[in-house]
Amino acid sequence: MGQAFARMKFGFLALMAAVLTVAAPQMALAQDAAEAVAAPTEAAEAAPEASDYTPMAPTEGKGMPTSFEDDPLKSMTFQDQYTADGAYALAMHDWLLMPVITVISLFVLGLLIYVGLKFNRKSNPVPSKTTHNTLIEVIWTIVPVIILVVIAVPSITLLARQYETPPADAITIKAVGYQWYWGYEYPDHDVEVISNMLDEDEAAASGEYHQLAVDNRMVVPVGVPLRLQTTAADVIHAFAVPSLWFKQDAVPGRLNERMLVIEEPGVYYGQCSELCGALHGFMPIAVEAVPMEQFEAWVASQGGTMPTAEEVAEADVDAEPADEAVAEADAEPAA
Ligand SMILES: [Cu+2]
Repeated sequence: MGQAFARMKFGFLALMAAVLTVAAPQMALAQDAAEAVAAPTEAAEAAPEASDYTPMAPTEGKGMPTSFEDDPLKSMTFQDQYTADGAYALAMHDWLLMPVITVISLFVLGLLIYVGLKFNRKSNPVPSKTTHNTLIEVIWTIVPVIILVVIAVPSITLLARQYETPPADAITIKAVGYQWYWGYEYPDHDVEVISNMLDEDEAAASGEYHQLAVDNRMVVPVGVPLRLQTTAADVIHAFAVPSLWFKQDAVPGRLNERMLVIEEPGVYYGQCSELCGALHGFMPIAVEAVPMEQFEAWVASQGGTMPTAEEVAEADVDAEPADEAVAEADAEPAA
């Protein structure tokens, strides 16, 4: 969609250029008017500036938990998902796991009730001496095996998807857990932000929920692969955003990494999910996914710079030997 829009914009600019060329003789007469038309064209081509960025207002119910009072059913299940892995996992939960669990539970409950009524001491004074029934033993072995295989296929697929390595040109963001706040480092952009929870009044003033709202969000571009790394400076924390299907431990001295692609713009809230000390419940996470131009403006507003095309290309070249090294290491027989 973004590409289509960019093409449309390019087409419009080309048309403008053609009109201006044809109209060149009249330009002297209409110079003031032409300048007025040309000015916004130049502005559109210039790199986004810091002033182009404004923090996004969250959408009620999106990227945040639902209270029982608002919607009892929704408050008890997963949040709506905004990543492909999340949608896959949620569909697996809704259409496979929950039905299987429900049917098995009801079946076992039915059996228990049946046995309790039919084979109790009063209604069945002479117990049967049956010890084997080959047919039923084959059935109760084969059926659970089939159920487990049916669950295993999408389950292992999901696991593999979650381990997918980000591409070389993915944007790197390092989330660092501190007692008790988060720091977000953008090594490709020379940006670092410290993110503290807003107090109750500040959250209300910004139209957000207390214990979810933060002063500086983790701003990221939407629709592109992010290489999200987590680590910690003091104790173990965990970076978790339920609506993005993302939870990863932040461990001192370790760098965990997972790919994240957010599918639509929005503000997505999460919380530290590893008991990390007294203020564990007061270090929320707010991820703001914005279109690339907005992200560039945000980087400018933080005093950072976008990596040049050469730097991106270099990252691609750098990545290749590393991949080969991994492939070689994999190929070596285990000692
Ligand atoms: Cu923590």
